[in-house]
Amino acid sequence: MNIQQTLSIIKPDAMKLKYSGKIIDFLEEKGFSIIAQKKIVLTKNQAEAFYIVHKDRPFFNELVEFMISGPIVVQIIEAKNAVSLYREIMGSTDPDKAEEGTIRKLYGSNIQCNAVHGSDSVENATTETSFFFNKLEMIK
Ligand code: IDP
Ligand code: MG
Repeated sequence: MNIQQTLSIIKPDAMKLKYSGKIIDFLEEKGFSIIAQKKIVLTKNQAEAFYIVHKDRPFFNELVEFMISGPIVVQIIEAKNAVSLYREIMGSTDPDKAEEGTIRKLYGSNIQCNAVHGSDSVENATTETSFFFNKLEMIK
């Protein structure tokens, strides 16, 4: 059993459309446990720091503006092979290309407003979970 934790973010588009409950339900249905969870609004500095790996991509400024445009829910979620399992059930970045039944297909609007974020590697999951949460906020 390779139990892992990964970071999930319910993005501003899905929050505005009131999909947060459906997304959390979906995660629990797929076997994830919620280890930590909070609703926040990112500052510009925080959003830039979180997405620093994308700083040279053409969509960087747009992405930062989008991510600070409203509340988000950040979560640490845990399951067997959580990182790859979450990437699988999230679906492709572009909801139009995402497989049927994935979160982005069900709840995403377009390539930017695609409902959720999930860490893309075990290493990044560690960095990203500790970006938002300290040990006291993590409850098994
Ligand atoms: P991922 O979220 O599937 O890992 P990344 O390539 O890491 O995709 O991009 C991070 C986020 O940046 C995406 O989830 C999406 O919100 C946004 N994004 C990615 N590509 C584009 C684009 O071509 N135009 C606008 N926004 C984009
Ligand atoms: Mg990514």
